[in-house]
Amino acid sequence: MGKTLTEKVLEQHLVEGKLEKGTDIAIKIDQTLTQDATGTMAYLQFEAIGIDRVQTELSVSYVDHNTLQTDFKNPDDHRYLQSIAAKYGLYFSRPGNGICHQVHLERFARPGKTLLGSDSHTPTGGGVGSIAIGAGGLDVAAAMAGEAFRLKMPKVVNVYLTGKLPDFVSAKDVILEILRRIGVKGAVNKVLEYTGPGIKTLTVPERGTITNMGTETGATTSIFPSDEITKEFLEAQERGDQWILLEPDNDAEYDEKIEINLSELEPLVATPHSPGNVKTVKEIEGLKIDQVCIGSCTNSSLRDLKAVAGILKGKTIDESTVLTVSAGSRQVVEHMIHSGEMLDLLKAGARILENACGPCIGMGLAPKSDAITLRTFNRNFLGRSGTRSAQAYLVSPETAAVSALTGKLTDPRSFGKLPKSEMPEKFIVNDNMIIPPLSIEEAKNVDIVRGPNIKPLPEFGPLPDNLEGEVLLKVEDDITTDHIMPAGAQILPLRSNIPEISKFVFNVVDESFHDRSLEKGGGFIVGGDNYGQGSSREHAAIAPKYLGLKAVIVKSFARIHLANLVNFGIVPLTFENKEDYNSIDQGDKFEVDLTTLQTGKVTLKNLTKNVEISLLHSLSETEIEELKTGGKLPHIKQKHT
Ligand code: MIC
Ligand code: SF4
Repeated sequence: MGKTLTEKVLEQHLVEGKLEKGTDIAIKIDQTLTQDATGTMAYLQFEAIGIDRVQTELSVSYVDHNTLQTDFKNPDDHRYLQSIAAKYGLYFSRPGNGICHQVHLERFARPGKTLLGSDSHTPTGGGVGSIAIGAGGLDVAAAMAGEAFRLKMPKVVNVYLTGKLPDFVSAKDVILEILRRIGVKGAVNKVLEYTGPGIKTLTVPERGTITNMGTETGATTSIFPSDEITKEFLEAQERGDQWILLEPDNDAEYDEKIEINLSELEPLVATPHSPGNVKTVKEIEGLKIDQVCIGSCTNSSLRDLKAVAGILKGKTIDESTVLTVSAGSRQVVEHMIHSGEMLDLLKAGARILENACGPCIGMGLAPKSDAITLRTFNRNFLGRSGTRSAQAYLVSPETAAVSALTGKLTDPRSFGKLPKSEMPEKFIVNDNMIIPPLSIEEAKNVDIVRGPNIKPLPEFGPLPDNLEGEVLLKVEDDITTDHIMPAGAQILPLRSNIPEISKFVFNVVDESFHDRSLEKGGGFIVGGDNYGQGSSREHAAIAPKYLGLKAVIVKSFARIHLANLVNFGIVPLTFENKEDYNSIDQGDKFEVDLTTLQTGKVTLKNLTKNVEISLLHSLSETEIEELKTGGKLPHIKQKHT
């Protein structure tokens, strides 16, 4: 039987287990990436493990999220990260160099390699044929220490593309179409593997858009083959020597298949407050808009910004619409300046922002009250823009640019002729804002620089055999990590200070959560399906743990959050019978007996309702051990000391 691309790369990296669907496997990690908002915690954990130097082929520390610098906190974190990179043998991509995923795709991602990143959009690297997976910071710290990464062997879904995208329809519409079909939990524990004649019509940046936002389907990762198009891209980035041919076997067997004829696609839009609420632009065309934001790791490549500049050239944006543009990298900015297209954007009225995450994570440019904001980003969760009453819609760069001109959501095909847009044969390669690793000798003299906002890691003790407490919060399906641990300009700078950031846990859902948790000495959360979707931020586990959260009991979990809960000693449990969710009320008193954890089942006594409920878990033996010792960190420390 032939192999899928996913199986080929995983097989080469397999260190434990067999490639059997749903079973536990461990893989060697070649590359890691972190960004500043998850990186400070990841490196505090790496330091705690006590290793002298990263053990990977390549590790990069990026600064792209926390760049507002409204006080000393962010710049202190940046200095800490820079000194860590120098001390432990990492590349350091300086603030101003761009968004981690865009820069990594341009400069580092390699076909056939594994990449683990402390950011959920790490699968962008699948655009050049890497197996690129998002994870919590502690898992990335462990990978830097040379530990294998553990996961459930995913199912492989073949996304078979035929045809060619029509004018004004672009890669974003492809991934929105997939989200329209399978929703935000359609690919949990699956890999989306792209094949078919249609892939030849998609450039690497377009593939990167698709693999990036594959995250929103819950997929473990997404991957394209490495072919002639990948070769051209790597050559244009002066990395032609890193190319290898990587394709699935002709007789590869897939678990599922999704067929998409690119020629039949039309402009799509994800409506509030989920990337899975997809409609055609035509269906809601004419919606009055207040703000248009172009950028983010999904749509900030040179290809995308050129498309936008072509549409805006010689025109002026609608007078009641604000337009922001943030490029993905300095390389993109340099090209746009040289070609004069940056001037086209500026003259049309765009507010040019730093090449960083910016408004995507509520770091500045929050929309006005009750605004309709149109974004080329990948997430439109409630409150994420920084304005709770705003409604965010996700679209392609083409739809965003044409709509900025009309002030209304507009089908870009009504623009007329598609403006010509030429990509350069060679990219401008200038890595002077990426500091390479120091030698082992040089690294010895480096001191780690710590500002006052960088607080020591909290330590958590072993788990008792019996958990007791009350239901602190009962929530619905599809709760995101943005609900659990919001970001934005006020909260994001607190990522290296758990006591402070814990004050904001579940803030958008229930402002009293923090105080109530402390008052009650912790307790339980009860939730629906796909609990913890979205961001990889492990703060959505550490901060609730700090407030005393003991177990989360839900209908189903999203992959990364589930791993983060285990990493920090919170027991993740699911209902054997989903109907039992209905019998529980917030405030109910629970007792959970953990002595039967090894059997895969535990019993919950609802003391208030006087009923017993059967709960399940999917934990491996290693995870059970980690949970019992109080999380993954004490467990790894034991091994390395
Ligand atoms: C996001 O898009 O939500 C983030 C901010 O990039 C997160 C990481 C974080 O919370 O720091 C992600 O996607 O993992
Ligand atoms: Fe940054 Fe937004 Fe991408 Fe997250 S989704 S890495 S916040 S640009």
